Amino acid sequence: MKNLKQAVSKIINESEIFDIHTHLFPAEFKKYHLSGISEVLNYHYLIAELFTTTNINIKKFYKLTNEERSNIIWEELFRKRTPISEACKGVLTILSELSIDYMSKSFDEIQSEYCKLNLSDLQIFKISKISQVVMTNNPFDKSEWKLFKNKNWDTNKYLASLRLDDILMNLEKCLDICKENIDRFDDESDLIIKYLDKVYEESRPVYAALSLNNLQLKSFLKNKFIPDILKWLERKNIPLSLLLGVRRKVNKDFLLAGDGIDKIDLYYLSEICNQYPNNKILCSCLSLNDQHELTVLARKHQNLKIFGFWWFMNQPSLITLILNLRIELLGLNFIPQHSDARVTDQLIYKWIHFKTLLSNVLFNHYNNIQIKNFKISENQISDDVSKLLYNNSQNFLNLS
Ligand code: FIX
Ligand code: ZN
Repeated sequence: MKNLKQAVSKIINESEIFDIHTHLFPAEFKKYHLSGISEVLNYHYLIAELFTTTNINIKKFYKLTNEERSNIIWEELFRKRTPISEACKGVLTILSELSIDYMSKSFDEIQSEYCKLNLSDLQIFKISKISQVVMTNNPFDKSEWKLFKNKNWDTNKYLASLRLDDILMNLEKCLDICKENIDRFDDESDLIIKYLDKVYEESRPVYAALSLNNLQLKSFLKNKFIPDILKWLERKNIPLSLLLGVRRKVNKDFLLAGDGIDKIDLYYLSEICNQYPNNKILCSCLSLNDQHELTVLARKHQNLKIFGFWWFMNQPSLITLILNLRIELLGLNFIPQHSDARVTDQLIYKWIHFKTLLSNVLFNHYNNIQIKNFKISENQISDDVSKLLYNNSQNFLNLS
């Protein structure tokens, strides 16, 4: 093919996306839905940069309104300094995609121009070619769970997932919530499963998820609730998504911006896959150190599927390196990206940045097989890209 580079890039830009892990909520769920430039600037990635770049008083900063915080972030990271980090570039991508000429304007002017666009969540989905996103839903957070009491939002676009971290981190609270909802049960494990049945019916989740540090990963198979939860997931035919290698509260004062990386031993992931061959496991690891071993494990276990570049891994230099490694070891048998977006507008930058990298990486691989006389067609490239951005997720989640 002559214009291979343009063809790959065009196909990627036109392809529909299934976003397998986000923290988004539908616009109808007002208390939790985040959008707009002020929220974009209040992203904890930018807040961590602000704290470590300036001497700002952290406690005082967190007492300010979002509006005041976003003003400070704009001033400190975008005006006084060159916005060259990945998180800063993300903001620039959003503004330039929306044709907001931020260089010549004050922050108030930028904000009012942004507001005037009056972008809805579904418009942003359209701009970014996102057909569905998976939310992160905590069944042990009563206020957040109200989302499922009144389903006046598009349940086809926003799919649910059950976030079960609280069972490992705050068991007593979880058991209390289960007891408020379930009258008759045999033991604590039965209580949790009955509650999971209830929240399953309410939300129809496409998977359940846990984020784990090394200690939690090591003791996972010894946890008394895990066998029943895994059996339950098998019955429901939904995967368990493991987000591995986070060390929460490295700096407590930073709040959400204070989590970091833990050193983990992926031997335990392999053991989970071996001991529960009928459970499907999705996995993303936070540290670069684990990516090679994780990719090799995905060649060894039929029930394991790698997904995304999680958080600190979501840097262009690392993505290019590891995307190549994944293709070299797995072909196209993985889910290359998720956005982790917390603010709807972030979908714009997260996916543009990734698609640019994917386009370059795929072009090199196609070019390489073309040199070996393999005739690649546009249809075949389209199929491959659909697998990566849509079908691999759909198939693994049993949605197609
Ligand atoms: O645990 C998670 O799902 C993490 O992605 C988040 O909680 C984290 O704060 C984040 O936003 C990373 O992108
Ligand atoms: Zn997340």
